[in-house]
Formats: sequence, structure tokens, C-alpha cells
Amino acid sequence: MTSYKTCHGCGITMQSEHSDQIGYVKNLEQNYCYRCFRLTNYNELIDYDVAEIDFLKQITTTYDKKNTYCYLLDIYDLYGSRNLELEKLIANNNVIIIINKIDLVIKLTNPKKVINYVKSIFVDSPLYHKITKILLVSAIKNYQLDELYHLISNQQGPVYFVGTSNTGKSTLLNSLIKLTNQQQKITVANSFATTLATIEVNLGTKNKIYDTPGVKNEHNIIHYLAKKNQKELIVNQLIRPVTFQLNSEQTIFYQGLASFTYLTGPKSNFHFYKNNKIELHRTKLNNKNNYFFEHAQQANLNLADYQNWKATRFKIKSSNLYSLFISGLGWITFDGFAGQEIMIETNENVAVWLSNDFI
Ligand SMILES: Nc1nc2c(ncn2[C@@H]2O[C@H](COP(=O)(O)OP(=O)(O)OP(=O)(O)O)[C@@H](O)[C@H]2O)c(=O)[nH]1
Ligand SMILES: [Mg+2]
Repeated sequence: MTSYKTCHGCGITMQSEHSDQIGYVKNLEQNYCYRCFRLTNYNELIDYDVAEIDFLKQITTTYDKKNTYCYLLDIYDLYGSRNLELEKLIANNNVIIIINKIDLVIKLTNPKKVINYVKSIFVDSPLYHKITKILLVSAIKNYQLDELYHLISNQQGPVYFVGTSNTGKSTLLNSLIKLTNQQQKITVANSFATTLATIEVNLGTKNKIYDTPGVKNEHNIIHYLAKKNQKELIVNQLIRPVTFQLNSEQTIFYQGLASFTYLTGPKSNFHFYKNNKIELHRTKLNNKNNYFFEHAQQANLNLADYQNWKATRFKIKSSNLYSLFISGLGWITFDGFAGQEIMIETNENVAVWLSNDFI
């Protein structure tokens, strides 16, 4: 039987007929669907096929400009956690940009520098002129949550928390729920597509607050991994950089996930900010292909397949402090100067960006 009752954890309409389908619950009196129950109590993801659900279509937009959108980005994947279609969709309304998971880098962060940097990467975005505030927060450490609460409770109309999947929207709302002594618990998980429909959240404010399902983030390497590796690559511990002093024609492998090659330039330091679970291995450029076939592809962290392995080259044009981002693998910071050449190899869909240093 299908009901009109929605799951308190993920927002999906519940049904008690098909145990192999989304929304299943044995007894419709329950408040949480079976998937949320297993996720919350056993950290086990029931793999219903949610890949085809178009979560972008579920984002409510109006043209009366009354809505406010809290657009969450993940500090570990600042570029990859953006979604341009979503930015177009919400560009008619006020936008608060929230950079979450700041606890991952808290000891390294100069907040003003990060905020200015975020502003600069949105210059070309359709929502640039709608950004009313950029806030750095940590949902799990309650960092800046009072300020966030103050901001959202002072908005005129409804506030929607939006963003790509896994940026921490539901975790952030759960923390706000706790801080305001409300009784509600949204399901959160170390995986993608946890929230499945819009959920109204009670924070005791005059205006309405909503959690929404995360939009798919196709740039992130997590989507191209062997499935068994996906959980391991989601970062939730403080990132400690690893420094390599490299001569030209040296390569660093991120196990079987990607490689970084210093092609041309004098001896230089490169600081790798990455998930602590990924081991880095150095080899010479002329041994790169051997290493790739003999070790990298057999590593315990690897991609689902290697058909779309692609090289992207960067030539540094002027002296500056740079950060090179690989979506889902963190970033590499270095003191660059004109003439240096660098190459990243990974799945062709994984986004790679070179920009000024941001932290
Ligand atoms: N380190 C750290 N991890 C966080 C923080 N906020 C969320 N996470 C983790 O990020 C993962 C995803 O959190 P969710 O709240 O489920 O993310 P979501 O954006 O609601 O995901 P969808 O519902 O799929 O859109 C979980 O493993 C959280 O523990 C944070 O402030 N710091
Ligand atoms: Mg969620």
C-alpha cells in the first residue's frame, strides 16, 4: 500500500508493498523507511536504484524572489561540488553560499582569504549578483552555526538548503535542529543520494526551512571508482598535507586513481592535500607507464575501469602561489613560476582545475 506519509529521514513517500523498491516500510505507522532505518542503525546502504531520479527537478523555484537558497559547497571539493544547472535555477533569488566541512582544514584556514577566493570563482556564475553572504561553517563542529541561524531566521520567505550530494546539507540542518532544541532527525550518510525528497525542517523560525535532495556531482572521482572504494574516499578527517620535493620528470601516483607528473621546471616543493587514506608513490616519468600497469591498476584503491584515462597538461605563465584541484582527491599547492609544466592523469570526467592558492 502506498501512503501519503513521507519518511522523516529522507523525505520519500512510503509504501509497504514492494520490499525491493524505494520508500519501503513494513508498517506504515513507522516514521522512517527501511532504507533510513538500515542506514542510521547499521550504516548499511540498501542499494535501490536512485541513479535515474532527477534531483534537480525537485528544487522548487519561484519568480517572486521571496525564496532564499543556502547553497552548500564542500571545502574539500570547492569546484567539483558546484553545479551550474543548479546555479542557473536559483539565480532569481537571494543566495547564501555556505562552505561546509571547514573542520577538515581548520588549522590551515585564513577565513578572509577563502571567502575572497570563493567570491572570485563565482564571478562568471549567473548567481554572482544574488550572493548576499559567504559563510564558512562546520556542521559537525558547530562552527558559525549561530551566525547561520541568525541569517536564515531573518529571511523574509522560505529558505532552501541546496547543493550537490554529500556536501552536508542534512548534517547541517540536524545540527541546527539540535541547537534550537527541536525534535527531528534527518538521515545523513557517508554516501551519495541520501535525502530523496524535500523535507520541511522545524527550527522554530517564522519562515519555513527545507532540506532538499543533493544534485549529482559528476565531476567527482568517487563516481568512477570501483564501488567497494567509494566509502573510503569520502573524507571526514582533518587533512594533513604531504610534501614532496620534486625534480622535473618525476611522477606521483594516487594509487590507482590518478597521477601527477612534474614535466618541466627546477626542483620544487609540492604540497599534497588529500584524504589520509590515499597513499602517494613517487616514480620517474620514464617508469610511469610500467608503474601504472604493474602497481597502480592493482592498487587497493582503483577505478572501475581505465578506458577513459586522460592526461591534462598545465603550463604556468607567471610566478604565483597555485592550487591544482582534482575533484574528489583534494588539491596540490605549490610556488609556481613561468615555464613550469605539470600533467594530471585520471578518468576524463574527473574535473581538474588550476587556480591561485586559496587557503
Ligand atoms: N568533516 C565533516 N564532515 C561532514 C560535515 N558535514 C557533513 N559531513 C559528512 O558528509 C557526509 C554527507 O553528509 P549529508 O548531511 O548526508 O550530506 P547531504 O548534502 O545531505 O547529502 P544528500 O542528502 O545526498 O544530498 C556525511 O558523512 C557527514 O558526516 C562537516 O562539517 N565536517
Ligand atoms: Mg541530505
